[in-house]
Amino acid sequence: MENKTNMQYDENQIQVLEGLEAVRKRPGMYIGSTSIRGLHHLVYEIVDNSIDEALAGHCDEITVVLHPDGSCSVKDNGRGVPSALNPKLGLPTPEVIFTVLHAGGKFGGEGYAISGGLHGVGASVVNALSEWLIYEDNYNGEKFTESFERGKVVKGFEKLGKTDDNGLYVRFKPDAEIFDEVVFDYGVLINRLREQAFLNAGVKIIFRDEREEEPVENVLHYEGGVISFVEYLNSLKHCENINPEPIYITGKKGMTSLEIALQYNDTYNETLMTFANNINTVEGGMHEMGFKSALAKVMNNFARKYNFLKEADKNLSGEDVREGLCAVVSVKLQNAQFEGQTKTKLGNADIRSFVDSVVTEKLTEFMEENPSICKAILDKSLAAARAREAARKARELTRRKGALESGGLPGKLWDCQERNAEVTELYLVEGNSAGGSAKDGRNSKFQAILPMRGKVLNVEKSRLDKIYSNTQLIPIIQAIGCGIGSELDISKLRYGKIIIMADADVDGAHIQILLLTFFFRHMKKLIEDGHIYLAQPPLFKVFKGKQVRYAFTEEERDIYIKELGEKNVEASRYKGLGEMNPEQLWETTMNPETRTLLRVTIDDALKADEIFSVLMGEKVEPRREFIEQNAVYVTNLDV
Ligand code: 1YM
Repeated sequence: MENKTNMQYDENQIQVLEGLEAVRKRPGMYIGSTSIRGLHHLVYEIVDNSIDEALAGHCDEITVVLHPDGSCSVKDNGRGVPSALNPKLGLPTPEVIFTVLHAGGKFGGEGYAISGGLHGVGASVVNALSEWLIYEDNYNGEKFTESFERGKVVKGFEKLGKTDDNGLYVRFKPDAEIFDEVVFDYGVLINRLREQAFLNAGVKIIFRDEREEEPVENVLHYEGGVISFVEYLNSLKHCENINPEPIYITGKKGMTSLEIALQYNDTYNETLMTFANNINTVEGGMHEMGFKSALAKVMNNFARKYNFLKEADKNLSGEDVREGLCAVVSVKLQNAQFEGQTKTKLGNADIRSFVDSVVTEKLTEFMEENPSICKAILDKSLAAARAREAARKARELTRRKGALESGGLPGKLWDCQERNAEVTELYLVEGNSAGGSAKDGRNSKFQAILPMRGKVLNVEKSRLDKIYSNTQLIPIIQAIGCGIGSELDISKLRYGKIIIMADADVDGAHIQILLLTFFFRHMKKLIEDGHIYLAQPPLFKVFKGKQVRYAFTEEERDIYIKELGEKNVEASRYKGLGEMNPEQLWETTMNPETRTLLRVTIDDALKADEIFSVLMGEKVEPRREFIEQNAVYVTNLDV
């Protein structure tokens, strides 16, 4: 084969280069952002191509490796990419895929009925945003290769010889000139790969991290598909008394197909994950609406049939019948329309009635055949309805006392003068004495203090009605001002930053996790929009006479001891925030110029949900395991 590096640029190639230059100029337009999220997106784009090949029925194994040099490789055992020249561009097809914007499988042919891809631009974008990329294409008994730097060919298309292997291998190193962060997060990647393995039953995804001395390998392979997914999501929860096995529903009409698995557990939360063409439709859409309305309709029908509902005009609400529900809804369709802020809301209107009718029919059939499961679910839904009614009354009562109105602020709150939430901060402070120091040390122009005494209610084990009568949580809800749950109105938020300030010990960590559980379950938007923070008080005070340094780690403490000359230097560990006087607290933990705040994010709601379930849920064994595995953290906090 001719080496393309020596070729004259013709018109087509100039267009190609301009295309990839556009990607490098505005990467956000193609991969969402240049944050770590965008970085991971590169991996998804390449893996999605392999998944497409699996969906076309030609591939059942995908190997993803993180290499010590910062690169990532993906290999599938599909057909490989045809080596023939593309007639329009006069370039080998693999080169077209890696250099022409908007190429990729989407211009392929029949096999690509449901090809997804959030941005749908694939391999060429990954190539443009990589310091280097190399592929090996094992196609039809022959091996070809080509390499690129920042999207440009550096070693042209070349045949390496015969091979018994088949499938495409791609290895790329993300460009540090483009991304803020170039270190892949194993945890984030494995969650997404696991999700893909669940959604594509039978496809084996091998994921290896070779960056450590002892490589970690995970084989993600689930013959049960969405059923395995629901079992996995419920693995830390109790389901045996409600419905021990997930209920499975499928349907097909023309090129549109539907797969659902659902299983109730004994928690009060709802975990509903929906997918369209393997894309996680976080914002929901038509498939989700169809599912929810069918579920409510079917359960209300049975509630009537079994006399669970006494009054003719009363219905179980959608929320009632979804309490404790864990479900995965996956649709595959042609011409999927993705809408919404993050393009993760399925807009195809006809999917709604399709999902509704399949679920209505199949779920009715299941409930007819399994009356005891049906009644157990109805029992739970009815309890949820009663708790909802009790919560409404408790809320009214609290409201009548003025507690939830914006005018009625909690008595313990030391508010700030500023009213603009863009600058205001609320410190939730553990303990009254620390609360006092924080009050005296703060800048009262924009910093408000709410001291908290004792443990916060564990919301993982209580329904909404308990929250509305809880003396710890009500002041927090009041102070924040925007309501909770389905009534949350972010425009009423009184503070842009809500900062949890707890002691750096086990009790403090416990309070943090209880508060985070509460925010996660009932004020999730605050976390999603980046309003929740953790204060980072120092662990040590190192001093010699009037010279004082604050250390946040043991290493830092030792450095300061050396800096101050070691002789007559004293270092003491703070037992709690209460030990600091107001000036110290301001200087180390509250002054925006000098403090460190950790912003709480839900990069992976699933992971957070899992941790909360482990730490706060009913099962003791997983909790013990988690604490044992994370014991370093605990000892660090409590030496
Ligand atoms: C590690 C990433 O991209 N595999 C892959 C890509 C393709 C095919 C097979 C493929 C598709 C078709 C026919 C078709 C692509 N081919 C094209 C193009 N793995 C990875 N495996 N034969 C092979 O779509 O009809 C685009 S992607 F352009 F050839 F169609």
